[in-house]
Amino acid sequence: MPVFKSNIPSSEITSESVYLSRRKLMRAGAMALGLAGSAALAACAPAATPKPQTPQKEDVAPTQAPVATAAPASTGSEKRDEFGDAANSFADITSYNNYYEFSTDKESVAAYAKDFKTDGWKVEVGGLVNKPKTYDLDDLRKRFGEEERIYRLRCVEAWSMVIPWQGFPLHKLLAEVEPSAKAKYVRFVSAGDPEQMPGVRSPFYTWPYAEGLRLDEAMHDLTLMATGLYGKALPNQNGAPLRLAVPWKYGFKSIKAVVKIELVEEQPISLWMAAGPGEYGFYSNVNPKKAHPRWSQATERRIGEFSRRRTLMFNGYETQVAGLYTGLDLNVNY
Ligand SMILES: Nc1nc2c(c(=O)[nH]1)N[C@H]1C(S)=C(S)[C@@H](COP(=O)(O)O)O[C@H]1N2
Ligand SMILES: [Mo]
Repeated sequence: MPVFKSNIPSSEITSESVYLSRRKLMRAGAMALGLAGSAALAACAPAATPKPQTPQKEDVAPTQAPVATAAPASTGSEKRDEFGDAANSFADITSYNNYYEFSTDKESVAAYAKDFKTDGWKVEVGGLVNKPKTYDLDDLRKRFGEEERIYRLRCVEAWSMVIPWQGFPLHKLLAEVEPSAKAKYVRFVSAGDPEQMPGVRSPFYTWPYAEGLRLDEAMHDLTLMATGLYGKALPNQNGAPLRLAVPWKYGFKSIKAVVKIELVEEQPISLWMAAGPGEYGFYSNVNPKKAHPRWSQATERRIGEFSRRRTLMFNGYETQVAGLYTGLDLNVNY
């Protein structure tokens, strides 16, 4: 087993399924890494209703009212987001990850992803566009540049971080390929190499990981294609070499290791929609008033803080994005 240290106490925030799978892993002892990973995933995700994202009970329905806290820097980082919240440390951001292609154990993802090969990476942009094009990372950097965006990331499991990304707004790339009049949605697809990603052998998910945005959401200036964080190239565990960051939606929309961007006419079906249609909808906007069927979304635990915070509508980005949803019932379109 990889030995991987984290300063986040796992008793606090490890999900139930991860807790169970870790005990299984410990019992399994000598099993090969990849096999142990997929066996644990299979063992803890019942076929009918996969429950990989069940948070620990402690993370759900807090009994006391959340206390608003001035955000302490968990690390001495000077970086703050537009709301004045301190960025999480590089260590937090790179040691506590959701990336099911590698492991369902957040603290093991970094070790499993350590040797993931990203050289020669290409992203194919096509579908309903006038000028389809395949880009390598140099092309992307040269054409669209790199800027810093410090964003909140709110996981549907009710924890959150603040991450200083670098990248470029997706609208720059979309403008270049010219979506045709028929294009209504953008579909994103992750790498899904079973040789390198033991998790994709799990039969409980439809691999490769896929996500989608409405075209106007994809064109919104907040929607970022991230290529780095904290001034460094994107670490493997955070979705190297290229991932989406959509700060007003639950974290699972921010798909990692993107290999394909396709403009389509029909609303795409994401991996999570396929896994649990009653639990995960297409929009997945952060919404404290719309509970997940199995837990409240009213509050969250910011990694590095002790008390819970209230979750904000659209994760705090309401003034910037609410206009995208005028006239849409967000209780129905969750
Ligand atoms: N391909 C892929 N992308 C993914 C995931 C995943 O398992 N596979 N997990 C999602 C979830 S649930 C979250 S919360 C974020 C976590 O991003 P981070 O590890 O960089 O914090 O990535 C999202 N993107
Ligand atoms: Mo998540």
